[in-house]
Amino acid sequence: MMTQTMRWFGPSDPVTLRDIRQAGASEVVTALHEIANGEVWPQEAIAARKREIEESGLAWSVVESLPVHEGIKTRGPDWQRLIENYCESLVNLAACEIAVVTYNFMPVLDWTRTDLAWTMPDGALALRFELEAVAAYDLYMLRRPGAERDYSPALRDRAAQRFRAMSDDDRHRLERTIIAGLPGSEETFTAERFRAALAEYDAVDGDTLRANHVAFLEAVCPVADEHGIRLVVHPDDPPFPLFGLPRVVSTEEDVATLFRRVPNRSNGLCFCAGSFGVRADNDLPGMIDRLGDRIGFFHLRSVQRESEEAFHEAAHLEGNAGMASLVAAIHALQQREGRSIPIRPDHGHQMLDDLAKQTLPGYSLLGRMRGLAELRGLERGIAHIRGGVRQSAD
Ligand code: CS2
Ligand code: MN
Repeated sequence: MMTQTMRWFGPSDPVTLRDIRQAGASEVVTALHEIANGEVWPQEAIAARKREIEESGLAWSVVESLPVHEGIKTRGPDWQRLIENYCESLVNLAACEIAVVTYNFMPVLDWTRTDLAWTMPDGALALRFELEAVAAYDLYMLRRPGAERDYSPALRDRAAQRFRAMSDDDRHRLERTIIAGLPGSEETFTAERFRAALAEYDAVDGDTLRANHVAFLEAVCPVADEHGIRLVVHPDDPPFPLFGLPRVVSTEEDVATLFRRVPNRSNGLCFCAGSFGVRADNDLPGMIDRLGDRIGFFHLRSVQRESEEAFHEAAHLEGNAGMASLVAAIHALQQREGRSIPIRPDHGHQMLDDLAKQTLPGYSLLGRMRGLAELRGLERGIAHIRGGVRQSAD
């Protein structure tokens, strides 16, 4: 059966370890968020956090994320030192029996949304993304040189109208939503710093970023192999370029290429159904079947595509993911390989009592608890039917 986890942002998370345990998870997924990106995670600090988690009756075997510094993604002058620090952190994590380490290779921005409180028909709040809003910000607030080239004339017109109709408050909120950093993001920007960070990528196109990703893996995978860690890449969210920045982990072909180029055992995938699922051309259950032996961690979430340019996060069993087929594919993969794979409900709606609380966008408790309960029930049902009547105790 799947190892049920929930993300925890550490001692400052308004969701407590006790909440997570009562929600039915057996493990948390977390990171030492207090350590600056690029610095070494000391073994004592990892061990202390692990002890704290275990004292609550939970386990910690999956890290999300050990961030990859921009100096590695751009192959800047500090590359060697940053790689050495990354390897040292991996060794320290392995000493504490951490088995899976998640990272992403998205330049500058991590996951990106344009509305953090979009009302669903039942009154719960969902996260939403519209390219039109990104274009309005990019063209008329950020005024990025050359931005017009990245949007069709029709989209530019709609973005202009939208921008004109926005109040100052709306504009400020949109900017904060896009660049201030969502939970788990490694950076938070002001417009000035965002412009400077984008400029670092002037000479980094898709091919260069891919080459830099391969160089990173070739340097760190031997260490991860030796210490029995699976290094799993989280796909781009959303899975297409934004602000002229390349994104290179968006499709099955992107990931398959990465595994061909760096065949080390430790080179793995965090299969985020919500991120891959934004593209209708990503065949999610097929990807689980074909890439399965490389998958060390699942994020289970379903997006509802509204058009080619907009989506929102649906409830876990709704939307376009086809969650029953995904869980069936995961169940088959686990049976085939004889392992239990960690999953987490990746985000959830803000709902019920959480509507009156201060919560982290996407990471309130009750929506994720609903998601986890639905996923757990789905797997039990599938296991029961596949196992036949004799194993009916499940
Ligand atoms: C996000 C990110 O969609 C997501 O999973 O919550 O924080 C994601 O976990 C990181 O990009 C992974 O490195
Ligand atoms: Mn995810």
